[in-house]
Amino acid sequence: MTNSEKKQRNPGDRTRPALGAFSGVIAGFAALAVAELVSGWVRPQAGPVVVVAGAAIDRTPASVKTWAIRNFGSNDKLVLQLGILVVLALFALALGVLALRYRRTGSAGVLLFGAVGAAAAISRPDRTGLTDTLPSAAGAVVGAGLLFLLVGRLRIRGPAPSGPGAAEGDTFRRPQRERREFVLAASAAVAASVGAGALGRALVGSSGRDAAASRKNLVLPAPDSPAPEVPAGAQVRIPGVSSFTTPNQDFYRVDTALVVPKVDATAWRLRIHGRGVARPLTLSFDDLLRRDLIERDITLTCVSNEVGGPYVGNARWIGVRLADLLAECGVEPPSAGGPADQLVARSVDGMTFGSPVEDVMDGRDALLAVAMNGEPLPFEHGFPVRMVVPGLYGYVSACKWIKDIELTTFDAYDPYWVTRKWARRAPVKTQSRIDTPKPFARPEAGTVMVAGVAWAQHRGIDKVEIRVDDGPWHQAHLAAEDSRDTWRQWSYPWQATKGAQTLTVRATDRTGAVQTAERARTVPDGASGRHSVVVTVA
Ligand SMILES: Nc1nc2c(c(=O)[nH]1)N[C@H]1C(S)=C(S)[C@@H](COP(=O)(O)O)O[C@H]1N2
Ligand SMILES: [Mo]
Repeated sequence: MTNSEKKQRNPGDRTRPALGAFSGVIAGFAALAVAELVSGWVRPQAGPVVVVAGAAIDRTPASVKTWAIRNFGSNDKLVLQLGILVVLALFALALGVLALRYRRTGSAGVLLFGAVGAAAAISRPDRTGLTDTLPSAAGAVVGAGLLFLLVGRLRIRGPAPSGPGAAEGDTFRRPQRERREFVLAASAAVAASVGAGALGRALVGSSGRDAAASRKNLVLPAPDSPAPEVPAGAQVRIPGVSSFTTPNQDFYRVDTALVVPKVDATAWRLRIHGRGVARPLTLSFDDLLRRDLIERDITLTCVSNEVGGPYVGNARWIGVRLADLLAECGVEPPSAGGPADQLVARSVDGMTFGSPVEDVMDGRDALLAVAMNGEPLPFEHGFPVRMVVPGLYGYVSACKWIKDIELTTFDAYDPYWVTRKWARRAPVKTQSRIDTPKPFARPEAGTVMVAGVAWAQHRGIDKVEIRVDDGPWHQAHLAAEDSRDTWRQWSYPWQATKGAQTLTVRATDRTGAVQTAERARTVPDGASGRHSVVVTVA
């Protein structure tokens, strides 16, 4: 065989690996598109990327979770899903190249990914049944078949006929025809995938329509016990200080929901049951609204908030006092001899929370909230109903999209984050934050207003102090207190002299406890230490 014959036989040898890799990517894309379509029909939470990301979050050690929240903030879930897509794309490329030589093995590889997706789907706490495996399974079958087919178009079927009698040109006409078929099949696959994906997206979008309508049609009753007006002096008028009431769109969001649950309020039910529940109850949303509604300002804090961090916000909530409902069911707190010391709340997405029954029933305004700052709860914040308990970190109390309350004991059950090394009991730690000046600011010498917020929910803030470098503590001016369940603003007019200096804040709560200087990480029960800011006075 001559050199020129070799070249003629495999005119596309150099492009074959690239086309194989390309086939892998097309097959992967088709698999995801089909999965998207099927998940639009099953439920959006069952999509392969969503379940794999969710399963990853479930298995993420607390330290990695904190790291992700710190570095990506509320984008942590987006970053995770993009990461999964990148990994999938790399494997798709590799499987495509592999399939050139081992066609069945390549396709089997695609099926293996489907199996991983299906396994992740059934491992999720919010799975609704085996149907959750369908998006991954269907996607993988289509992807595997497509890869098999596409790579088939790229195969060289033995040596081309040569020698006497072989028609001129026959040697490269066949590869050319195969290339044409490949291009046709690939284009058709891409087009079909785009269509399937778009249809899936549309289905997913429409799945929340009833929920959106139920939220839009909701007329909030006036609260039987309105919140007193926020005192005018609660808001320090200094640029850069957080607004006393956090607008809903600025309110921090922390949850594991990769797809925000869209619950139809008209179909929503809440079940209250368990140990010591003499009269178990199932409530509809209307049942809930017919009960006494109270309106309260309550500041919510996340246990993942670092010292000086942003995961704290204050809102005006309307809801039903949880203690009233529990009493209606015949529940007694442990101090009155009740057998249950833990209230476990469960959300529609399978998240679980454990709050001390004693705290919920001790007279504080623990709420089943239906409204946030004058409107129905936003979907991101738990529509139609969530829990809010003053003085407890969110992960042990603030169940969004709640659907079930079970009375049990701390000995008998560990909720989601407790099985992941976070503390069983987690009252909010006394904290304070400097909002202005910002770190590394360069204010002018003279009077510099230092201001911020301090919180010790349900205990209240009695004092805030500021110090410059290692100097003495100076008492800051406290803004008016709204309630002891809300944060409190403060300000301090600092006579700043030139140079680099460190400002440090500390708060004292109403029990007299001074915010500790001892630094602790967020795991297991919340960060401690004092917030400081370095500024250079010009
Ligand atoms: N269903 C559900 N509810 C949840 C969570 C969650 O992951 N799932 N996260 C909790 C945590 S850790 C906090 S701090 C608060 C935050 O409430 P927000 O997102 O409305 O600010 O919600 C809580 N409720
Ligand atoms: Mo949290």
